[in-house]
Amino acid sequence: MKAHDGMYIGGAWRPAAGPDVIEVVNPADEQVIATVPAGTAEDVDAAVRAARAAFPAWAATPPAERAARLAALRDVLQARKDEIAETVTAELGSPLAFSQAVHAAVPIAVAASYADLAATYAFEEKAGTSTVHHEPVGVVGAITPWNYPLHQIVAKVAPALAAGCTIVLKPAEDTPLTARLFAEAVHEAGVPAGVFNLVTGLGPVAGQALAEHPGTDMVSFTGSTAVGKRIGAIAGGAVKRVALELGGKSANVILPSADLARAVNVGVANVMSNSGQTCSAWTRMLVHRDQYDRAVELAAAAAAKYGDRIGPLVNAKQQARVRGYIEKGLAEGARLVAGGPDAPRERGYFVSPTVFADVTPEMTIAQEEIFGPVLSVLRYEDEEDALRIANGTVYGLAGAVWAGDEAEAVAFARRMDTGQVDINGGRFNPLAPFGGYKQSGVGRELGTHGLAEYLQTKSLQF
Ligand code: TXE
Repeated sequence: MKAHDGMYIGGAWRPAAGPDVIEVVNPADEQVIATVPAGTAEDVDAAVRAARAAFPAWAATPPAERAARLAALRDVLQARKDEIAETVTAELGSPLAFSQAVHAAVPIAVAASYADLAATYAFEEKAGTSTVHHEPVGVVGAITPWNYPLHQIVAKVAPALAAGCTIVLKPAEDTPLTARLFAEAVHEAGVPAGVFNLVTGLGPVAGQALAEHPGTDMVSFTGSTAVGKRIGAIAGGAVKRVALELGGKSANVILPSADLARAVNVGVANVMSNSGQTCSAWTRMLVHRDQYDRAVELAAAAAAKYGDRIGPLVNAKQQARVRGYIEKGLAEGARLVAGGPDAPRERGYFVSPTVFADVTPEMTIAQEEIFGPVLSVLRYEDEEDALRIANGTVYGLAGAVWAGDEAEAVAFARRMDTGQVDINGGRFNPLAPFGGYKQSGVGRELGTHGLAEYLQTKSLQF
């Protein structure tokens, strides 16, 4: 057990204002592995002041130099990738191979993309007789969740730094160790003091103080829709910029012409990945009635294969919440074909890979974000019915379409009310904008669209 001191503020590790600490628990064995300071409004204030003081010089730093710092950050993260993977595994519980392949590798790719974009982005352009300048918004308050501890941080910090903004990060209380490691990497990369600051703490205390602080010009939040609505209201009341990445209930639409076995197997893998703790997970599989029974069989077999290979959920609360949804699915008449509500192990916050058949669109498990390894398989009559079901939730974050012919899949995808669709499987692209339609959020992350979130526009007329 290691007791960590301090928060990274103004380029140095400083003692926290108060005595309270947060215990970090390994969700695979429920052992306390570390403590970190629980920041208060006073710590947030010190961090925002440091970010404000650093803003003018960083905003005036040529983009090429900002790009050089981001390239250095990418290199430090790359050099420390094993430590990143081990840290994520210790505090999130994900299997080490997954932490290496996803939790470490993806944010390194995102940092690399912003090192390139910072150097090439058109911060100045012409519009008829005017020049248009894209200038940094200012001081950003970033609030991140635990599900992809480093990716969620890099997806905000890298574009903010590329844009010339300075930043205060309040990471999730479940995964602060990865955030501390990131702060060390920023320091090692030679990012000037105050440009990036870290305050660990509880959401309703440190997170709320950051969103409400009059010294932040923008709040970028990823987390639950419930908290996102509060953050949006705070930002709206103060007329500050806001970006929200919230929940999802994405549809995986398997059209009759698709390779059914492949679509089902990849679909199950997508849901079980990271133990289902993925906002873009394809948690609703939509299958034509003629292929339904076969798809359910394949999905149950695929889920059973996962067995022990998936990690635990992040904490006891999430485990209880997910098991509650499984109970609800049973109570509302869905048919369990794999997994179930019983905890598969005595220690650790595990939930078995679970598949429900005979799920109808109005059931709770087909409408609400479960955030666990739970797949619902729904039946559709024809394409119009599939589209109605796919679009029939308050969310619109991601989705997938499978068809024998790519053009057929694209035509369907264009009619989905959602921010991102994978065609016949898809693959991660750090340049593709990511974000939600409807209640899945406001704004985009990644690529040039993610960078533009941190810029405001000035036109000079001649
Ligand atoms: O989220 P919270 P939780 C969804 C998912 C999950 C549910 C609950 O459905 O089951 O949310 O997870 C900070 N002011 N997602 O409770 O509370 C908090 O400290 C300011 C989807 O963990 O939203 C953390 O840093 N900040 C999702 C962050 O908000 C506050 C990822 C997220 O925590 C705050 C995670 C407040 N009043 C959960 N209260 C996604 N979109 O990927 C909390 N926070």
